[in-house]
Amino acid sequence: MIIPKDHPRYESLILREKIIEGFRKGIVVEAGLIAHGRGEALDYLLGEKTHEQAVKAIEAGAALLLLAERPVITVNGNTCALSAKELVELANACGAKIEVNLFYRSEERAKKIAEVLKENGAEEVYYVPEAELDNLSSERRKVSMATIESDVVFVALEDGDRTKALVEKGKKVVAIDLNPLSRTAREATVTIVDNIVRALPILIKKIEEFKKKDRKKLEEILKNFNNEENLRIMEKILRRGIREIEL
Ligand code: PTJ
Repeated sequence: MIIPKDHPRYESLILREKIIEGFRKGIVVEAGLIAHGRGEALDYLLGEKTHEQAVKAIEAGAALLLLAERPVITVNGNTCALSAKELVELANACGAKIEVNLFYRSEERAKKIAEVLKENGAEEVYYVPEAELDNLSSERRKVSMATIESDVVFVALEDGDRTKALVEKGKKVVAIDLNPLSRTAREATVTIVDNIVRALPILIKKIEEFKKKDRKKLEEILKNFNNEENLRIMEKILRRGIREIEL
């Protein structure tokens, strides 16, 4: 499908094509197409831009990932289709391991996703389950030792339960989710309410910038960030988006 560059919704249509291509390659599941549509609708209401509040969350997330001793970046079908290169760059920037973690798990798809990440520069990708989170019943309970041993986990476009399970296990979670009302958003330590394709390049840039700061300064950035308050403001922005459409 050729999308004309002057189409008013060019960027959004390109993302749709990426998800469809991911689906055809067996990386994205059918439910992933629906999840993407939900994200599109929320992004539309948020004005398809990175809000100041999201930048604050990105900064807190960058600080948390840099302060981590054993960070892990987890990848699913949708995030791989949309942002494989940036996910690898993120892992390299903060010295994190990369794990494939799927809701609709199949070993074949996990392997395919790992291959795409490797094509995008990842040296090692943990995609074979080595352990289980005993406080989670979905397929996402199947994790590698990287997650078991981690202190900070990055998640994006997730279904909610795993973030809660990880936090219960004493991990800190950095999440990207366009829905400020979702369970993932509410359970995470730092929630970035933004589209993953816009948020990741900024997160990588901030990590590179923050590497020059000492631990104390990073701890201060984190201390001054209030996730609940941030989500409240993002919810207000979302409501304003709905009101503006009504006018
Ligand atoms: O590949 P799998 O098997 O792990 O499955 C992945 C999906 C996405 C199907 C699975 O995790 C799922 O069903 O997710 P949910 O419950 O639909 O949640 C996805 C969340 O991500 C929703 O809150 C969406 O609004 C949000 N979202 C969708 N697209 C984007 C997004 N957030 C940020 N950027 C996006 N591009």
